[in-house]
Amino acid sequence: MTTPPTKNAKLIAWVNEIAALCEPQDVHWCDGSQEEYDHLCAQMVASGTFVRLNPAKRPNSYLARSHPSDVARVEERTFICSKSKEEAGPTNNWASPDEMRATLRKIYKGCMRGRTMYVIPFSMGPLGSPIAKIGFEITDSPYVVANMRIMTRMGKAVLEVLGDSPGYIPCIHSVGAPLAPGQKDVPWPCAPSIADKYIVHFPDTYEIWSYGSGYGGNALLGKKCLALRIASCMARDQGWLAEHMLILGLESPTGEKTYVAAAFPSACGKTNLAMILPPQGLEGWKALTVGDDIAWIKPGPDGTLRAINPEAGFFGVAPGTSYDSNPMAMESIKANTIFTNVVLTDDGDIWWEGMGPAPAHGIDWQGNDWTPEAGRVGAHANARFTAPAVQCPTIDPQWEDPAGVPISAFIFGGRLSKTFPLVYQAFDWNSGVFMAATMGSEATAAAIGVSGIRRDPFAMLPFAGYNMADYWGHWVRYGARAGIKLPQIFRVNWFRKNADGKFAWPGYGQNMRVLQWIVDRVHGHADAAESPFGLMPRYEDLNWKGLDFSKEQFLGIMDIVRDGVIEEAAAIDEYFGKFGNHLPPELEVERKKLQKRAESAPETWSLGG
Ligand code: O2Y
Ligand code: MN
Repeated sequence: MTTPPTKNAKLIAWVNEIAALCEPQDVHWCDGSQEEYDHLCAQMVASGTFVRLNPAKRPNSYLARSHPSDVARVEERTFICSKSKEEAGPTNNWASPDEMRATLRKIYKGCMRGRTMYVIPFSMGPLGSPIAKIGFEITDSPYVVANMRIMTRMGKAVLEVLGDSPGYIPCIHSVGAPLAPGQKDVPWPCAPSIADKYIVHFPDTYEIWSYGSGYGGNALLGKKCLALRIASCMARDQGWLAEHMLILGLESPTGEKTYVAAAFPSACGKTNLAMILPPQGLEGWKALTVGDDIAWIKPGPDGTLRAINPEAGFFGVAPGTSYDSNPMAMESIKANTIFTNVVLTDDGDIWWEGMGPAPAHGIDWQGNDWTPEAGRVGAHANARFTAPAVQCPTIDPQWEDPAGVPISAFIFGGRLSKTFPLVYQAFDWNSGVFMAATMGSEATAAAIGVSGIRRDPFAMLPFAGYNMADYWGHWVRYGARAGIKLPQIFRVNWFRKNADGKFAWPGYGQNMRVLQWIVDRVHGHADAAESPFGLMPRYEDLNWKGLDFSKEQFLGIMDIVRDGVIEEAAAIDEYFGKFGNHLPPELEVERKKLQKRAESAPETWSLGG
């Protein structure tokens, strides 16, 4: 073992304890330097884990191919080990903490044999920020170390900030593939089957243990495990908010800056919105990225809610990302990027479905020859890029401000073809919490419930580290806290379809028009009409400069069919029933209000009157 670069007794004792359990060949304390990163990458090129990309095309960038069984988060193997099942709630997998600890002790025994155990000091959030938290990830995966260096502030400086304090979050990760003496390693070691994987959270001790997977959210423990599941418990206990939200700064032509935080279920274009470019006609407006996935939010001294992006990089979905859909993401991945499960082109670059014209030949994500005629995709649907956030040309100058940025609006969305209008504003805080608690996207399976909506409350369904209804209660109570300047709450739906079954709203950069209305509402500069759902813009309240979108088209995506809302209120009743007496009564009050507004609405409520 190398000499620990710290005198922190608790930390050293913990690292020794995990080393004694996992029995690695050696222990390496990561310093986070460029030299260390380059050395690890060269080692992974030599072992076959990484392919170095053509430096003329993609400088300092690498491709990794995972094992075909290890390609995404494993929700069915993700556990919340609170004292009781009730504390974890009906939407989480619960396991008894004592039984889980016994299981983990067994499977971790000797699990790092033949491998190096890396100790990664990392900070979620700008180092030293009052909102940031320090974690240590112990891992036997050099791929994880390289990705953590991009996704977090990692290395020596973190040890300096921690000093002798015991205040860090311990995260233990193993790919679960020990090597016998002389056994040759494989490019992507992981546990052989899904049932052998464990992503375990102990909310009472703020601890994470992950075993058997080397991929994404299962293995980069600062992200979903720490920054959402454990952080949501810390936020509950300490009075702040840990949210699955992008953070965006919107600057008006007069230079007024307004920050919004937004939550969307998957497949709603969250990364695209985080890096939106104002369209033609909205010249003078700027959109600046603070974060694309997670927001940690605390009241500042003046009562405004201040948000930081706890991450330092983007772990974005590659397929579908292009210069048309997200030019700023494409600019962000020009260099210093790790690509996982994409196509390797013959000139040493990368490609994926939806990026642009396909290469005539390449090597697919499984390492096989591939042509566009192959009859199968070249990149895995969950292929990823890991890129430093600072490489985004529209990164906000304040994105690393330790004090965070002041949030003026929360935006919640879903993917819904009918019933829900393009945008509406909550009447007040509790009606906004209700909107967020009931959001979701359309599901094809009839089993999802009366409305066909797969609910993903606050986009936190897989990420709340405790009972979802108690999490709603935390939000409700936030609204009643003294001295807080509460943001306004909005709900959007970019995906309404017209009678021909086509998307009725152009989306992408045009969503900036909706953001402009939201900013105007926040500052009291725009009007709104009262509808059964909430407060909605009239045609003349939106800026249409540069877009040919008629009043008739607009009314088509703002109409509210009464029976649709009545059905929604009934579906929510059924949904809320799952949460028993944990449901905050304030949300049932909001549901009844929605039902009442719907019942007294005309058959089709329209802004046209
Ligand atoms: O599949 C994974 O392991 C990653 S999932 C992910 C990655 C980046 C941002 N968000 C998510 C998500 O599932 O919300
Ligand atoms: Mn996410």
